[in-house]
Amino acid sequence: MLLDILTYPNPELLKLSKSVEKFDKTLHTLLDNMAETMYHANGIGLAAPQVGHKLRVFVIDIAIEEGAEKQLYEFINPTISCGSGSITFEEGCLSVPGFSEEVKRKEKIQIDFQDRFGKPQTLMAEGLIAVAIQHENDHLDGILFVDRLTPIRRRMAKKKLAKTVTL
Ligand code: QAP
Ligand code: CO
Repeated sequence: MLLDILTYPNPELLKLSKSVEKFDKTLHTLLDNMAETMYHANGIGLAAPQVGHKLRVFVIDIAIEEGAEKQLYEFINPTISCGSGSITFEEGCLSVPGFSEEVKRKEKIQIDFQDRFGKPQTLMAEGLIAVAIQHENDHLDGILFVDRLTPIRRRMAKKKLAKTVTL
């Protein structure tokens, strides 16, 4: 089932999400619907608060090129540690449609999380997947990529968004 994606400046996007405690059918349905919604919108990442669920959950699939094999990652209750290096990437967001800007993030990270069955997992990530993980993890803390821009670019972004947004 396709879910509605909340868009900027919806205040729900700025709230803190809660840890998942039950790894049940309800969670699995949410994960399945999030993946379907992300693929349908041609996104490479989607976090639960973007679809109105304040839960520490996100999905990522960076293999979006035509014909590329799908590789879906599901992250529940993630914590990022051991960041190193830096990478600047032109980011967008399904909740900020039609807008993109360069954001500087860690180049390599370690992420500890749980899978859909509650089993603890660890992943070392670098490059685009590391960028996507940091971007989606920010959503769980109510942070949007426009909040990660340099102060000058952030002011320009907010001006531009204020013009394009229909309230
Ligand atoms: C986050 O972003 C991300 O404006 C996921 O018109 C961004 O999927 C991770 C999208 C960059 C890593 C690098 C945005 C689709 C999708 C738009 C997205 C749009 C259509 C953004
Ligand atoms: Co986003």
